[in-house]
Amino acid sequence: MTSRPLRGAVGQTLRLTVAQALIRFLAVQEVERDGRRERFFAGCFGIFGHGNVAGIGQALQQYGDLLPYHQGRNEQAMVHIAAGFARQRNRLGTYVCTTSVGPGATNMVTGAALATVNRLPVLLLPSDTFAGRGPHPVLQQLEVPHDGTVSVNDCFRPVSRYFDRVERPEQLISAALEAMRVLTDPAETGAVTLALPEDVQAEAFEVPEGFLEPRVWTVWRQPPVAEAIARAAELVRAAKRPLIVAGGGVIYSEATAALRELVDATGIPVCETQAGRGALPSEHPLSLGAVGSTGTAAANRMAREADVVIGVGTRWSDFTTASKSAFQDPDVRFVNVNVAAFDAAKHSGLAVVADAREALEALRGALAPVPADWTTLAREQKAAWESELDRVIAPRGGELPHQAAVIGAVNDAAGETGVVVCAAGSMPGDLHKLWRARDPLGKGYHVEYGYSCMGYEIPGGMGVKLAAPDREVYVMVGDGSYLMLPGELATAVAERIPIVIVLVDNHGYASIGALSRSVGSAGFGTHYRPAPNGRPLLDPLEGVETLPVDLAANAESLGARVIRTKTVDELRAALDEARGADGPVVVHIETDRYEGVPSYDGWWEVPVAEVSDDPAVRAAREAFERDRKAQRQYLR
Ligand SMILES: Cc1ncc(C[n+]2csc(CCOP(=O)(O)OP(=O)(O)O)c2C)c(N)n1
Ligand SMILES: [Mg+2]
Repeated sequence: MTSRPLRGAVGQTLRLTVAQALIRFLAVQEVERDGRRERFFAGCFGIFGHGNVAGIGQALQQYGDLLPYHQGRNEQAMVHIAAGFARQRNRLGTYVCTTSVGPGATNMVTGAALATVNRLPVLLLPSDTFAGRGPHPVLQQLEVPHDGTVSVNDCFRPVSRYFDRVERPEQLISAALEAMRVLTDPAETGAVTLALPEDVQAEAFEVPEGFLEPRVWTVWRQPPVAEAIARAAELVRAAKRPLIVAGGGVIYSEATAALRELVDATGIPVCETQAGRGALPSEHPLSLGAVGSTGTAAANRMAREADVVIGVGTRWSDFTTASKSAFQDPDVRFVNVNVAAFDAAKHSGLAVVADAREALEALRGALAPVPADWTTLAREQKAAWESELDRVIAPRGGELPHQAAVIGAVNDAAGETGVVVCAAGSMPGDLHKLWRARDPLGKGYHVEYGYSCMGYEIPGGMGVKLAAPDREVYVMVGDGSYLMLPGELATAVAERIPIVIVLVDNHGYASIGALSRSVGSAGFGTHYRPAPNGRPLLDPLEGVETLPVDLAANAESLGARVIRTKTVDELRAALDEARGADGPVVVHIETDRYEGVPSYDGWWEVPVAEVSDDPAVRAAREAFERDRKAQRQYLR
């Protein structure tokens, strides 16, 4: 990581407020990779209150031509917009988010965690209580009797990759530079929080001109250590059944072409995590698609037998490893290519700490074709999976369409360049399995599954569209996720962000309902239905009363154009109609709550009650104990 001001620093100073200096600084930060240079902050989303209206708010008004301001409707959602943008831009750009003190600030904590889990840069500027403490307790201050230095903003510490509180104006300089270092470092990046006491924001100081000069942050591609590549090549060359698991790092590093070349040169099959989905387009005969708990039959079959697993840019979540049951060869070894040493060391793997593209290119030079019978098996498995996929997404004759057919229709509408966005519910797993990824850069599939945060879908999709205005964006959101955070639709209307939102309404939490039934708890608490007075909510599969809730009308009331559909054909027509709109379009469709997509040997460890009077729970516990026997520790 290096940074340099574009012009030599001049020895003069300028008298500005802390907020003015910060906004001017942020407006001129640039990032550079492979010789391509771009502005790092596209703008600033914000909601004002007494904590930031006079400080950051004044500065944003004064410098509106330098850093455009956009009004948010919910602070958490603003951070999701920034995260969606950052992911679509391969972490080479983001937004700033400013909030007031107290609730406005803590509303961003979930957004911060999401960004940090997914390793996406977002810059958060929560306001803080007075550094001078004069009027304390100020409105919305939570006082901690035993510690005068604590404010609610300390909640950001565990969810931020860098946290600072600017208590004196001069501290801004080091805080801002540290923030940029972390935001632009692919191994370190995530949420960066600069808490800004409301009095300090408005205080003036002598700002060195060098601080305000345009500054370029170069992201170097870290090459692998030659010896690490030699050892990795030795392992893979000795392997009979090697398999690549492609994670988000492949896409962020723009290494999809390098991956394809390695696969074509060696015949090693590829499967993908959620963030890595689309790293090798689905049409490739060795692209096995999703692996793990929500994996395809093909990927999970090959994973079970693999003897060397090359993880590239993955943090090995439990969904990827099927809670460590996916890889069953007793002698399986891992090679982990990752920019972060933390992830490279997982599963006792051979750590190749490097940029994904650099490492894949180096590996290609060091590897030979793998045994032909393994590549042939992979091709056969892949072909069989393609037929299964066609079977699963085919429309059925039921009263309500099933979700898989909805996914198929959206997939067709998205074509090669459209982007699907999703985060929580039953759709991420179904999309992981069923989506045919067609974009050669891997930018057509955007499922936030690091934090799997209900409510991310709409604001996340807005961020994607802001980052890639030429692509059609298809947000797939369940009724539950929609209800969590629909308000940013008003922002999409205000900002004329033309995304298509497919609202898949099955009247409740279908995913958790199915999970609940699988642990013996009968879907308890997962329907939207009137609460019977004092009786427990046990949901039978039939005869469920639904609430008189009309989500399509809700979307309409927020200013979106809404198309109500009942069949997959109507959905296809609506998706056609929505193309080229100048604002958000919500396509509402009701789906069958119980017709799910099968699991293909994708276990997921969810602990079941060890004792219970209920025979269903006891049976689930027995199944859990049996399945858990497949769990491995990967210690060699
Ligand atoms: C913020 C948040 N709260 C709770 C959860 C746990 N959770 C995961 S999926 C889900 C239900 C989602 O319902 P819906 O969006 O309707 O999708 P469906 O399951 O019906 O497909 C819940 C409650 C979560 N992922 N995120
Ligand atoms: Mg639902």
